[in-house]
Amino acid sequence: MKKKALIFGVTGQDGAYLSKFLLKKNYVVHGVKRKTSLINTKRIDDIYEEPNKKKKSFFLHFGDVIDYGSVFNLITTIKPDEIYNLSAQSHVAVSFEIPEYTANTNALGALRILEVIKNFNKKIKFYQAGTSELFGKVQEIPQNENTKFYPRSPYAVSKLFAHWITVNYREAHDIFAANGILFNHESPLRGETFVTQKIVKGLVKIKLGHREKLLLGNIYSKRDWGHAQDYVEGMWKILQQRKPKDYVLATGKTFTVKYFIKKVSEKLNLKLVWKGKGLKEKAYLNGKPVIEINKRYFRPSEVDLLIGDARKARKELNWKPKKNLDSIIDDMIFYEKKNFNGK
Ligand code: NAP
Ligand code: G4F
Repeated sequence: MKKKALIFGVTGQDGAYLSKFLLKKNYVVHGVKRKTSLINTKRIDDIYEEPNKKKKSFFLHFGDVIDYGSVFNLITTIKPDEIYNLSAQSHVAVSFEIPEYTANTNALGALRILEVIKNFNKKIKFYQAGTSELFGKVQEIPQNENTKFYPRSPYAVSKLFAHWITVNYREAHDIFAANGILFNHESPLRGETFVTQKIVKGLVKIKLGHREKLLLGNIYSKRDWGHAQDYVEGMWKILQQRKPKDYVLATGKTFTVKYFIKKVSEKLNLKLVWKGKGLKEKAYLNGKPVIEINKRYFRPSEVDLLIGDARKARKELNWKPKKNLDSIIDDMIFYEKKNFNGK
């Protein structure tokens, strides 16, 4: 019998890569999509299967983690072997504007799924999409599974609840529930408002003469950026262990946002010249400002530095990232140029 996986958040960056990964592993994959006014399945259209197809392996269902009824119905009718909870209001800056919605989705969403597992079938394995944002104002460099958490946003605080409720259901109810504490991971499928994708899309458009300016916030924060394709493999490996445990997935390298801009502009052969400081700092191309700093993209409290120590995952999961920052950027630029439609 093929294994059955249920993915909450299937329409997101990681949901798309994980679906493809699991299909290759011969799973039957069920994904949960939200009802939205515009179609939100762009990232998974390439694996869509006709409803009448015999031996279908990929199914989509409407649902929402803020709706307990839908969570209950999905889990009890699909009867999955593994559940991956990737659903989230995943934008840190946005979480300052809609904190309650963020908490409802990210914190209580995880709890709702765990409650159904507890009451319906404790044998279902559960993966919770945890985050390096938990480390926030970092208490140690680099950060590992034992580093103290210090969340710095409503997003991170909501994920802190999800982290501990996952641990609690594992300990209290003997459920195979595990957290991946994942550092930033990017790809051509990254959401357009996250900084790496914003930079790649913005600079490609500037290069092609379809845009004049890119507005950014804090370009001095440092992130440990990996590739989403590598990280979904780690999620799966976490659920294949004998015992449920929490793991950091990271590259162990950190770079500033400004360095990311430098790499992208070099690859596009854009000769940027930086001048000014603080909010007046600008990058010029042929004497014209093309990147400016704008207050609206700063956060009320920032996470200045993230760098992960993934030695536990390396040792116990035999996991390590295959793609470095250069290949992540190459991948993103290639896809952006190929799919650029003049808008
Ligand atoms: P993403 O692209 O923003 O995808 C989030 C997914 O959650 C989307 O499918 C979204 O649906 C869905 N969703 C949002 N609210 C929902 C709700 N109320 N009910 C059901 N589904 C809902 O995020 P990602 O980058 O793939 O990240 C996946 C998970 O890993 C998230 O939980 C994120 O917080 C966490 N994480 C990400 C990173 C990273 O660097 N990417 C690092 C650490 C942790 P729509 O498509 O309809 O919006
Ligand atoms: O790309 P970002 O929005 O990612 P952030 O905040 O690190 O969060 C992402 O990674 C987390 C893992 O650590 C996930 F849990 C989370 O769901 C998400 O996927 O911002 C990265 C950095 C920040 O310091 C931000 O202040 O870039 C800085 N930044 C500068 N200008 C900007 C911008 N970020 C965005 N989104 N937009 C800007 O214009």
